[in-house]
Amino acid sequence: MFQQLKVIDSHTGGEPTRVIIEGCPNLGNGSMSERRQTLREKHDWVRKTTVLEPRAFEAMVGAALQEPSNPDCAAGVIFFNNVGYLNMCVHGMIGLAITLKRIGKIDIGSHKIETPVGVVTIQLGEESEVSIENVPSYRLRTNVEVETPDYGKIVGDIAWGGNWFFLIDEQGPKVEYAKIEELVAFTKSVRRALDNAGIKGDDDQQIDHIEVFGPPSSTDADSTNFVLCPGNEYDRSPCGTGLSARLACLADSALLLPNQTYRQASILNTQMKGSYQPAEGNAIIPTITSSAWITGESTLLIDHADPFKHGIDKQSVANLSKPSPNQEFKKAL
Ligand code: PYC
Repeated sequence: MFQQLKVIDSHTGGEPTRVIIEGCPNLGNGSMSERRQTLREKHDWVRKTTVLEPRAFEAMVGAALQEPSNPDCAAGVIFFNNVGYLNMCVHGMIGLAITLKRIGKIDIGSHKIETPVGVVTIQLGEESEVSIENVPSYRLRTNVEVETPDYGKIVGDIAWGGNWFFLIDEQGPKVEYAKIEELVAFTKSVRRALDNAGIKGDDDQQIDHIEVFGPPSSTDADSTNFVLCPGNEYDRSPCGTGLSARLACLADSALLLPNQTYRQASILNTQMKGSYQPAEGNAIIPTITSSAWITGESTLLIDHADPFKHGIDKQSVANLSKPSPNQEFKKAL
């Protein structure tokens, strides 16, 4: 008898999202942040089963669909990845929007969705286009210097866009698809250097996303980016929380006006469009627009005898290298 998780897969600008629509254990009726804690502490197997190999691959972002605790919301959601849990995920929210449409939970129009870091508004348009009014975003520090062992001094801004970002302009390898390996090595080195120097976001939070910008490769974009995600994978999309952080920096420097559109190309040359409304202090409310495409509907089957039933990770591999009771018995003879 298999345990089952029903999922719908999509991609937003190349970055995959897998939404669990059935089979997630009951996480209670609390806020999304409380339910995320329950998922993390009691049912982390759901995350691992959904996004790790052999059922997925390292870049997969998972989403546990929840009944909202706020009656104004159409749904609640908890995002996670190959190493843990995300605060907010814009590409994932765009994937969630078309998934909710697919299962008949929402139709074209405006809807509110509850996340662990607040309520966001989605606007589902025709032809798979979705706009997300993201959480308030702001620049925390500007021109922060960090010394890396391999690349010397790197200068960047620290900003919040629903996750913490270190934003680097035109330093390091050229921002292009052919340089993915170099960009991963560069951004990992910057993140390690930030960690070692104790440079953090507000509330002592780790800056776990590193974003590098280069010139656009075509005239219909304003820049190209590369984003390193917490699990050492890079975002195939332009990263909506990263674009929100970018808009906050541009707004703070008066380089982008309210309602003006900024077009962010990803390392694959897919695009998200962003604009903003001013909020309190130097914060902004970003709106990010892009499209997502459904790629699959399936049922993940979990056989309790399978050594990789909850995915391939250090724990499941270590379990396999432990001697079986039978081997122990033979050794004792
Ligand atoms: O689009 O916000 C985003 C995102 C975060 C991590 C991967 N994608």
